[in-house]
Amino acid sequence: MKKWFLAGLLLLGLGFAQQNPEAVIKAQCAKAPVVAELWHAFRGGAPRKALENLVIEFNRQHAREGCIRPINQGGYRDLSTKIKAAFAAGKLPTLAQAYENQIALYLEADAVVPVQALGVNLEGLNPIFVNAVRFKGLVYGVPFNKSVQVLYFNRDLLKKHGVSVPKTIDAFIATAKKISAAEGQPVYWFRPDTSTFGYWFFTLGGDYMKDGKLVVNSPEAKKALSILVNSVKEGWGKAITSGYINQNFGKGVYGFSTDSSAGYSYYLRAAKFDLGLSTLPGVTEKQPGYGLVQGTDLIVFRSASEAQKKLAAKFLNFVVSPKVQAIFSAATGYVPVNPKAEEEEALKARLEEDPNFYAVLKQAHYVKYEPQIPQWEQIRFDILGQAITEAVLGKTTVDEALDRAQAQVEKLLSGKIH
Ligand code: FGO
Repeated sequence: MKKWFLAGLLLLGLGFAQQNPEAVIKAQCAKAPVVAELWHAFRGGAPRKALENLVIEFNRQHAREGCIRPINQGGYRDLSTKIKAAFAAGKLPTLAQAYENQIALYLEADAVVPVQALGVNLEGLNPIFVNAVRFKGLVYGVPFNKSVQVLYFNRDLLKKHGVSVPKTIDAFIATAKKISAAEGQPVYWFRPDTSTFGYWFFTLGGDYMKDGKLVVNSPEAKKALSILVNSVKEGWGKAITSGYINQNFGKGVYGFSTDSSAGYSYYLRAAKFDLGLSTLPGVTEKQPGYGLVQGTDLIVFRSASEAQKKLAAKFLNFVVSPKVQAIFSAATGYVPVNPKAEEEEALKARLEEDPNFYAVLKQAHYVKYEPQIPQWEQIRFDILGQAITEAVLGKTTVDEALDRAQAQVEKLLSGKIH
């Protein structure tokens, strides 16, 4: 068994608990005086397993006080749909995962409590992540599973073509072109969505907020989208329109992708080649490109009982502790939200075993967030995401796609943003 995994098992006290985690949690909650539901969006894989294992350990340590019961609600967007429905029905859980823009939306109904008032200690946590959950001076969530985009690559393919890992955008495009031409097929794989676009946009100096206005058709946005559109036209970029990139391995020659670090466990499992991880190509060699921060925070709903809130606060303090963050990060590829996690055995052993992991920690210093406004989820999927997909698939031009998206954004936001 791998060293870091063993360290994790030992810490979690699970050396002997080979039962299915859900059954263990069910049994723990059956006897608990207080049950706090945690609605999450981990459908399966390493993230779900790591979450369930840390919940089991928390519940074991707090058996007399209560239990946390994690409940999967589908993916991230399904989760926010379920939460919105629960608002109407008055059946919100105690805790939930939430993106910052979702928190902004829930705050319009004053449905979320500031975590420090509950006794959550945010000291020592990465300020980049904490500041993103600060609304009007108060922190409304605890960063939990925060990812950053990194450059994934096929080391075998790079070796075969005698090329090194590109450090700049120019070198990246030249390398992808060269290998694609030699292989006779595109080797840069990407999902034509707002996440992929974000890396190119931010690295090219883009900013969604200009003079207090949300702008999706800036020159940087058009340049970023043009790169993706041209990559397909020129034969070095392949749009993956169904499933995750790792789910498409085997359907062609994979060379590179710019994707969430949280995909690492999935990529590792699917790759039949030597998988490499690196910081993202930058404008110059001096600095990596900017990776989009994704993944969610944990929030506590105001409607929970005092006992549930008290238990939730203890859970949140547990979740961001260096030990738990080290194990969670090592198992998944999420960035530890507590930098002290890097001094923990679980993460040190993981880095020793797999130096790819350094790329995640290094990239975490070069990050950007999408806007934290209530309408952003709709914009990123139904307006901007739609425009990106249509342009990449050649249904419309870059200019048409983004100018129309801008008009739609303005219509949506009219009177709502100042
Ligand atoms: C995902 C989504 C948002 C928002 C970004 C927002 C809503 C994006 C992107 C749309 O936790 P992250 O970094 O990564 C996920 C993690 C756990 O599921 O593993 C990744 N994964 C899972 C299975 C697999 O086979 N491969 C793999 O990489 C998975 O992506 O979150 C990144 C992907 C998307 O869901 O299609 O965050 N996102 N901002 N979603 N609703 N709202 O504002």
